[in-house]
Amino acid sequence: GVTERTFMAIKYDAVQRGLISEIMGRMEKKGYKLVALKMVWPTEEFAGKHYHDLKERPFFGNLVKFMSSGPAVAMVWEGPGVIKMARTIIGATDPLKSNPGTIRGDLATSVGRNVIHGSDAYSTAEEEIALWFSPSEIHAWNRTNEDWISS
Ligand code: YYY
Ligand code: MG
Repeated sequence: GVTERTFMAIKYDAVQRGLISEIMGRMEKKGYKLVALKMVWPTEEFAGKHYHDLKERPFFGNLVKFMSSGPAVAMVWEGPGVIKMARTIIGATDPLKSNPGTIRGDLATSVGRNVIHGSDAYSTAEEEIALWFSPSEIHAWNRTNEDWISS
């Protein structure tokens, strides 16, 4: 069967800052499997769909403007506990409250430029994967070193 999957997006601030490999490397080294990857320049409408839960928040306008100001790196990661663990690896929403060792804790200082998105639950992971990727863009592949990551 298919193990758990989550959606992550490296935001345009991190693309500009040259942090793509740094961020992807943390998930890859943990042992998670990249099963979908593409660069996407979202429209404001698309960014609004992605963040539809936050429509009533005061920062919504700036958020969708920022998200549609340049390309993001959209990814689907797969593996045991990946939804919750990706959130742990990402750190708290406000980088000034994220622990050192987390992506935001190590690489960001501003909530409006917090470098990375990750789905916050099983239901949002399903929804966001379906919004950003078509099924044919998601690849089921076996890694030869799987026995060295889980037993
Ligand atoms: O899931 P996460 O990204 O950690 O936070 P959310 O509460 O879902 O907010 C999404 C996004 O909105 C956040 O990454 C930055 C932005 N934002 C903001 O600009 N100002 C806030 N006070 C809260 C969130
Ligand atoms: Mg969120």
